[in-house]
Amino acid sequence: MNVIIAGAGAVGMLLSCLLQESGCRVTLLTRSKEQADLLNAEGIVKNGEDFRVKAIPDWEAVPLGAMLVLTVKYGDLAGLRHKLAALPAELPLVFLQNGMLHLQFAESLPQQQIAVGSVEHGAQKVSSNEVCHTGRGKVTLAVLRGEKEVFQPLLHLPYFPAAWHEDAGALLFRKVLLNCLINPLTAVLELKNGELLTNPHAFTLLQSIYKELSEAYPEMEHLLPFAQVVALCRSTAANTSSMLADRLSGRRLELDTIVGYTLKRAGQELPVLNTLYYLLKATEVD
Ligand code: KPL
Repeated sequence: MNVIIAGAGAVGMLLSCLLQESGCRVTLLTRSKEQADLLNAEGIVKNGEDFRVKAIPDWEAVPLGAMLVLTVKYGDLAGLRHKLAALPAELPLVFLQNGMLHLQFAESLPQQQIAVGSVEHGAQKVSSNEVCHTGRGKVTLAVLRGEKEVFQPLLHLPYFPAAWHEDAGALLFRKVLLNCLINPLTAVLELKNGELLTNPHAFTLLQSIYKELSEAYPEMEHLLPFAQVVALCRSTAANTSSMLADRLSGRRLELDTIVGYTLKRAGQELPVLNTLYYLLKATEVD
């Protein structure tokens, strides 16, 4: 199967390796020619192992593939709208952004069959062609528009653990809640995911955020039991969350996509999460 991956950040590079290991031919669409040249010359190094992929910086040269998987951040999708709309309608798209806002973005592409997904791997970009798989997880997919069968091939690959979910909205909201619990706290305290469990004060804060979220969202305890949050912190213990990684690299944080969205949707006060939101917002004032 030919899979095209748009976005050569931590998740894009990790999924490229897992798909390639599973026998797929992967083409990686990069932001810059320099990164494409580096990837073509040296491949991707994942935890010290080399993976050969074809990388191109040019959307005009997108090969016909079985699937286009978008790992770019939500904030970068708008700039790709025209390129995506110009793709052949038979190329199915898989959106793997954090947050829920890309559900609306997908409506502007009425031709394509679309799935959305939640990624629960720990992945850390070490350099432009090196990624560290810091926590084994899975990708869960749900169809937004189209036939389930089209996306089915992604579910049966030996090194690409994947699962199916029937409700795209619930799947993405569960991930939003998970990101609200882990990302802002790790970003403010500069802790690895696993340290949210081992640092007793951080753990108290994690419990407080869970409590206020479950008061605002009664479906929370069913959608995301606290034990699953603990399990994810454990399985991605060595990971730097994407929000902390963004903060350490001076990139814009996905604050409004994840935390702002959740605070607004709650329709009631979430004092701990609200404080974390403003602490992080304050670091972004330029
Ligand atoms: O999605 C993540 C992120 O960092 O954004 C998790 C799964 C929490 C892993 O760190």
